[in-house]
Amino acid sequence: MTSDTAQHRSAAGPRGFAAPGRVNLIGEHTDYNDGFVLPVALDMTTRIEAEPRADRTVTVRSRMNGAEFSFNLDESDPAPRRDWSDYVRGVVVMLQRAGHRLTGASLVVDSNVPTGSGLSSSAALEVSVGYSLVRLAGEEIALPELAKLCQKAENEFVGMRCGIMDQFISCCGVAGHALLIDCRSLSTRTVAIPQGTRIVICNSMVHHELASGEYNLRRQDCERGVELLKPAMGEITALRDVSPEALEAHRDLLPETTYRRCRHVVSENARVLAAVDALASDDPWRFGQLMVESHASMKDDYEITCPEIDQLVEIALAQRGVYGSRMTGGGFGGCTVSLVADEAAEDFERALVEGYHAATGITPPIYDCVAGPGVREITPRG
Ligand code: GAF
Repeated sequence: MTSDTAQHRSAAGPRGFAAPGRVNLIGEHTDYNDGFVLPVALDMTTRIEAEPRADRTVTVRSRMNGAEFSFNLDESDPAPRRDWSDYVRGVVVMLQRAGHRLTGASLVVDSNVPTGSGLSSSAALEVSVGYSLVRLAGEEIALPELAKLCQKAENEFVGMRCGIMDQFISCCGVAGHALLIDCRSLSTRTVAIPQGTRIVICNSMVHHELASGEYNLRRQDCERGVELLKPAMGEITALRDVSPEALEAHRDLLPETTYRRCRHVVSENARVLAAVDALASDDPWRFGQLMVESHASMKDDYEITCPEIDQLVEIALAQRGVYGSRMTGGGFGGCTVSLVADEAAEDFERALVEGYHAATGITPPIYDCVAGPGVREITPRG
């Protein structure tokens, strides 16, 4: 553990950088199947105060809990430590491997993205650190490239085989909009959030420990599905290449659980595209119906929800003015996202908090989603 020393501080003073968390409106576990997702970058961000140092050390201090660590940029073959430092050191490893010439830095991290709640606090940390270090070194980086390196850090250094969605939206989010991302080509389309509606996020405050192990298992199930379908379907490389009709036609090739995992992904991809159409034709009811179908698919076919989350969705759907509600993010706890008519939002939020508290004893934090931009330089402490 090291902290900043005055001799290493720059005369210019610190620079500030911010990267957002995200809420995904629809398209869960489709990203690592080369499919479609529809996330929104939040106005909740991880912020870095960054100052260059004259040596090759990077020091990192959390303003949230005072935790600190440091490391040398020339350390050969750094190994994971199985704590939050891995998200930082993993990004540094991948940036350096990609040829970025980083310089020593003192980083102070602050964040209001709730951790462990399915709103991508890890991606916000990775992206904010990666962007800060690249900019501090006076280098440029294309934002999709930064997203890919941050995903690589999580896949290869942290050991979580996540897809590209979280890092990509944290890099490339567009204020006031959701982003349809084609996770194969990384092409995007901005989608306006319907007038007169509010996106309400509700935190179940439940996080099941099995999340990352189960996540990796779901990914394996999908890969197995592709392997088993290949002999009948020819050159498919991901579930993105399988239509709902083709999956039904070849159902006999798959064990029951693999079939249900594949059915979630294949149907969810179709739902994302239908959801974008619903928004384009200003049809929040159709969008909400797709959210409800998405939740049922995550619950029954992908088996990644949990009783508390199911309860939140059930309470939400019983309220007036609610178009739809579903779990958002990787699963096994975390948050729900609901689309609600503006004028019903206040009553909705009250009913959700009271209903969930009565059922579980937990008071769930509610966040009204404000769609913010992706990673950027900010005024320090701004
Ligand atoms: C997590 C992962 F990090 C994403 O890549 C995505 O797969 C998501 O779960 C589920 O849609 O947030």
